[in-house]
Amino acid sequence: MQRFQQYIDGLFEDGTSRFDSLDPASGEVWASMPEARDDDVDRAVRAAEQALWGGAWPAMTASARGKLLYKLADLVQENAQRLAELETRDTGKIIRETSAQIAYVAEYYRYYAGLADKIEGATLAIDKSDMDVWTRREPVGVVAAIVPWNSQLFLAAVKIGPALAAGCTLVVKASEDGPAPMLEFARLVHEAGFPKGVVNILTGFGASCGSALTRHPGVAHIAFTGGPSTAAQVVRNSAENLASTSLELGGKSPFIVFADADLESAANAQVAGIFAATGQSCVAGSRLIVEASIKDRFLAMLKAKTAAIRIGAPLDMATEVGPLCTRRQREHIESVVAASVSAGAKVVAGGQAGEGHGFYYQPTILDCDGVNSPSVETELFGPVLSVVSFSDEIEAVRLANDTRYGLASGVFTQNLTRAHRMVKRLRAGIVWINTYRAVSPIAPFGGYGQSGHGREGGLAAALDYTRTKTVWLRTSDEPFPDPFVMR
Ligand code: TXE
Repeated sequence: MQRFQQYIDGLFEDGTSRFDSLDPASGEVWASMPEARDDDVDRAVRAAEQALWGGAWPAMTASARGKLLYKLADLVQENAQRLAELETRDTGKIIRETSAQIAYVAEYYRYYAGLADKIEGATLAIDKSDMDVWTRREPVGVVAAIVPWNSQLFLAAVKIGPALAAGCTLVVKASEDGPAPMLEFARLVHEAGFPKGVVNILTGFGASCGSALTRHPGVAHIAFTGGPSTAAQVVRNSAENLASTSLELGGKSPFIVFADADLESAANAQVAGIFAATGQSCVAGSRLIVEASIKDRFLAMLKAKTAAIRIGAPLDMATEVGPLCTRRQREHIESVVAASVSAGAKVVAGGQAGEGHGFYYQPTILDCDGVNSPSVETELFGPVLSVVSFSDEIEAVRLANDTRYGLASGVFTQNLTRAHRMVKRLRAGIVWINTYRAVSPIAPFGGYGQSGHGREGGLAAALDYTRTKTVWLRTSDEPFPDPFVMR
């Protein structure tokens, strides 16, 4: 059985408490993980506070911080295959996806490495002739970065990269479901040469480790990815110390196909949107909104493509859909699909758990036209597509926006003017036109409504990890003027 360690103040530790991690493909225990408790969290935050205010990190130039980030990027790239194998083993996410994604994660660190020395304050054209006034962008403080199991290294990179570029220090909490890749990543942070305490990496359960971290008075900002109800708890915890938050909470993203679309391309993108990563993706295009005149034809195409999907062992490069990460997740999907079928949804494909001991669930399509199906509203976080149809553009927009979420959306049409109208009308942080599930370190990512607030990726994300200090310098040698009049 493999044994993983937590990383606090530059040291690797077993921790006082431990828990077992299951292999989702077999349901068997395969590794032992450290379980951080209150005192571990406290030590990690204190280490991050010390590293923020003293020692080598705050004395380092922004360019030197950038060089460390470049080194980390190189190490992630060199070790991508090993990290991918660990992520696949511990979360069940297929190796085809993890190996490509982790190689690309290196680009996020490179992007923020390059940004580190471009975070600038401003000289102000102040309205007082005897003053020079300028602003400095300073690190916001100790950041608590909390990630879920899906795409952990990616979801961590969009927090760690900009936070380090801005000069912050971090305590990163990996998910209790599949933490192996994050704990292994700690070894690369160490090897890159970051001063001790700058990045601390733990894992543990939400109610204990997560709660202790988000309530800790030493934490200035919480960057969270997970579910909306957990996010609400995180925000309540953050209120104790008035820490700021950025939240990325998934969605129920619409995938809209107009009759004039390139249907072959749209069908492939829809398969990517809902079945890639076994549907455990925050941007999953889980609601197909298709023009009524092409519905039957498009569903027939999707059904054929779904039947051809290779379901198998996640470590096999040929596998296209693997198991879900946890038994809990599969049970959630089973119950929502059962309730949807009872409500009248028709099963076009799948609709059942997979065979064997692993946490498999069949790629599923539910026709929910004219039915009040819970699958249309609930984020299932699995390979389940709910289908509804529309008769005109207005109805397509109404259906697309009929959700409390608002992370991503996809529109397939050849009509340029309609595409522009849709961009303006859709309430979502991302609109993909004639494509789906594309990401880049250069492009901001984040949601509306229950999908959260704040943006990850891009320049603005690095600025979000800073706060502005305003400096006033009086340039006159005259005595200080009337003390009872505000200047
Ligand atoms: O997420 P949780 P879960 C959605 C998806 C999924 C549902 C639940 O619909 O079915 O959320 O998934 C930590 N204080 N998304 O249970 O609980 C926890 O330990 C502080 C969408 O995995 O939100 C883990 O590290 N932290 C989403 C992280 O929060 C706490 C991705 C996420 O766990 C905590 C994941 C607490 N009180 C799930 N309780 C997306 N945006 O892609 C838990 N945590």
